[in-house]
Amino acid sequence: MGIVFTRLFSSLFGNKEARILVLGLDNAGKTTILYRLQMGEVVSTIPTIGFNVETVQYNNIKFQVWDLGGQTSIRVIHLGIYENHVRPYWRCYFPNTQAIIYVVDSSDTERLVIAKEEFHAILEEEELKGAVVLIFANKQV
Ligand SMILES: Nc1nc2c(ncn2[C@@H]2O[C@H](COP(=O)(O)OP(=O)(O)OP(=O)(O)O)[C@@H](O)[C@H]2O)c(=O)[nH]1
Ligand SMILES: [Mg+2]
Repeated sequence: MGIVFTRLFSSLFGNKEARILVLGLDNAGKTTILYRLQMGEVVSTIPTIGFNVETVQYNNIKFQVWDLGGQTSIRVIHLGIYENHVRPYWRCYFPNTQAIIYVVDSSDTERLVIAKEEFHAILEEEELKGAVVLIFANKQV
């Protein structure tokens, strides 16, 4: 799978360095994908508080992959200021992003609607207007 991603992005970006954000609801499988890209193996994960960042090298190309935790602050939801369904702190990471991998937990059918709404809200973000998007329908196995 790592080879598929790196080939896809290298064909898009040539020799440039690229900054990629991995987004998706909590528990979607973002961190698992990041470490599969980085190390080629599945590692056990815990929910990400904040972010993980790894550099993935393919030939001469460096991909900086930012994996942002998908949990929302309970307090934020409680106060009803969970604006536009974009995880509150993600927006800080939007500038200078060339690509987004949007990870969906295909087995979490109850939250597919929320995943869809958040994805649409992300597409509305001004700072992501030029970014390439890959939707990854995860957890099919
Ligand atoms: N069955 C199955 N489980 C998966 C797959 N990918 C990840 N998981 C499991 O899903 C759970 C959550 O995975 P994470 O990678 O931690 O999810 P995350 O999107 O980083 O979650 P947050 O950091 O909370 O936003 C873990 O128990 C993983 O082992 C998959 O392809 N199939
Ligand atoms: Mg995570």
